[in-house]
Amino acid sequence: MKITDGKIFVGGPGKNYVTLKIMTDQGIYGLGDATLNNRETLPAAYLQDYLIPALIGMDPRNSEDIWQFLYRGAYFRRGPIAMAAFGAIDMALWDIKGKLANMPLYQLFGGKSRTGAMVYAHATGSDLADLTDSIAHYVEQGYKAVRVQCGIPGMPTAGYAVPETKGEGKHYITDFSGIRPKTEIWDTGHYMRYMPDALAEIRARFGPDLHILHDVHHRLTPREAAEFAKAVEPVRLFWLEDPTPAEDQDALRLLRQHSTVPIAIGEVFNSVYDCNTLIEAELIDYIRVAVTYAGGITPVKRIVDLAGLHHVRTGFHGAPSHSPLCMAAQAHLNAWAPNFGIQEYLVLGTAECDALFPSNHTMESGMVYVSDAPGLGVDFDETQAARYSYRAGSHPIVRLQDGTMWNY
Ligand code: CS2
Ligand code: MG
Repeated sequence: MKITDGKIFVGGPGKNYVTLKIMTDQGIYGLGDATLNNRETLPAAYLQDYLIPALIGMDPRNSEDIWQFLYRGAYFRRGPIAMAAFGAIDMALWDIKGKLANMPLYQLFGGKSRTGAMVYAHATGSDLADLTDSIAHYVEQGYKAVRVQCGIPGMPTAGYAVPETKGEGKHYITDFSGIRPKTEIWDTGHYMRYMPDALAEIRARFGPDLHILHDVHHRLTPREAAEFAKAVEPVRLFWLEDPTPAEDQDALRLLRQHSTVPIAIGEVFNSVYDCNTLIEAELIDYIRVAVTYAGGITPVKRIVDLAGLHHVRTGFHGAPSHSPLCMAAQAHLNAWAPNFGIQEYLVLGTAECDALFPSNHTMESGMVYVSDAPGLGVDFDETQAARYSYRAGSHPIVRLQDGTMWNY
């Protein structure tokens, strides 16, 4: 069996999805996702200029050797652009393998460990009252877990952790007005004084059973994060996400000495070397890598197994920037992983997105049920794809009130 070609499509409804289709001499094709949010053309060019030409003629069934070829062959290792490109190839090769075996991917991993996978929704509000409405909306839909973010009184403009406008996922829609980013203003003092009480009010309003998650989006120093984690302990959060800049693997040691709040980190990671200390020293409780950004199913499965040895559970990144292909790869891992925790879930559900990526994966009452179709179980409609093309867009940036650059 041989790879005969690869095609890349960039575009989608409200997002620049980067979709790879790998063709073979036996008519079977595989699909993968290389969407690196806000830098989408770069993994697309890496695939087009370097990787697809090298893949032609290779046996697509040798996904392990091909992954090693991509990783070791690049010489300059890791980094989100390369790993997203490798991730798309690896997903597509697993998709081909599943289609050849006529099995859904979770069967190739070891079968199902659960019937459905719990997901969390994003509730946001310009203030606490708005946020409460947003949480109630998801609870009514049957969600058992909700991430909560709200505007902070006295904060000049809202940052990521405190979205400016309410509405489902509104904050995430890429700003397509150009490549120059909008600026948001962050004030740690206001956040630290307001948010613990706000979280306590949410717990009191929604009772003991709702799983409440909160994302700090890398905004605090290690000392501030330790203080914040201690303050929110009575709320019994499901997790506190990215309390400190994630690349500092030692930053959480101080927090761990002062608080038992569960910690989730990893959405910006692209290899096991970004999280091995965090996992082995048991400084986190949930690992948040995404299959696309972390180089595909092959390396992410290894991260999941390493995490399992250290009581760390999965909580894969699933922002709207992840295409349904990445979400499907994660759905299969979630069905199998003995140490599954929760899944962030935002991408599916719009009619346009479902038309572009048809699948039988379903979601009901805050649970995802993986389809039994072979491979990833997601197709790609090229007629629909012709409606979309790349549009330049941007992510906001964050500054302190005096103009100092801060972490988005
Ligand atoms: C966020 C991300 O989902 C999350 O937890 O932190 O959506 C993040 O802001 C984006 O993926 C950045 O592209
Ligand atoms: Mg996050």
